[in-house]
Amino acid sequence: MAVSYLCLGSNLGEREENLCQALTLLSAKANLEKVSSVYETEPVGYKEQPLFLNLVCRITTDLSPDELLHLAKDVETGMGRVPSFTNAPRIIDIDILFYEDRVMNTQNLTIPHARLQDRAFVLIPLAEIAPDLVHPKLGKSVAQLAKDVKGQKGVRKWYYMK
Ligand code: PH2
Ligand code: MG
Ligand code: MG
Repeated sequence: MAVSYLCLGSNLGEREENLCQALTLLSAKANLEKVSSVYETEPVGYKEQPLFLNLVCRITTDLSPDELLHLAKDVETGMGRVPSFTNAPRIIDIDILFYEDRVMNTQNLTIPHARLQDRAFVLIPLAEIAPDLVHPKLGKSVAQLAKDVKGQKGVRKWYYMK
């Protein structure tokens, strides 16, 4: 079984319900091991959009990285996400952050996620569940990356979700 970390985000519709539903759909095909608190976060990139709810989770799975990406896309599409511009508002976004200590860069998939080291909305929840996880390219722990990341004020705890 491979260990992987995912980041989920929603800033349209019933945001909490969207996160819950995505976790339920993912857990039909992967073992959901740990879920962070939910955080309300200011949009990064394209600013003129509603606040996000974000969380990260740890899964174990027999799926390959590409199969896991397909699962994530199936869940997004199944929940009604429609393709739009980069960083557009969305009912659900599921990104693969890490897959074991795999480093890969294909047309469809970059692991570790290319921008995770710049994103407080990823690193703060991730530091809650995996502070000692070491980024295989940067050689720094999640706790170290989270301590130094910009934009921490834009990430506020929402509530703990079981
Ligand atoms: N996702 C993005 C771009 N910006 N900002 C926040 N706060 N949360 C996100 O999940 C997010 C974002 C692209 O997927
Ligand atoms: Mg994303
Ligand atoms: Mg995405």
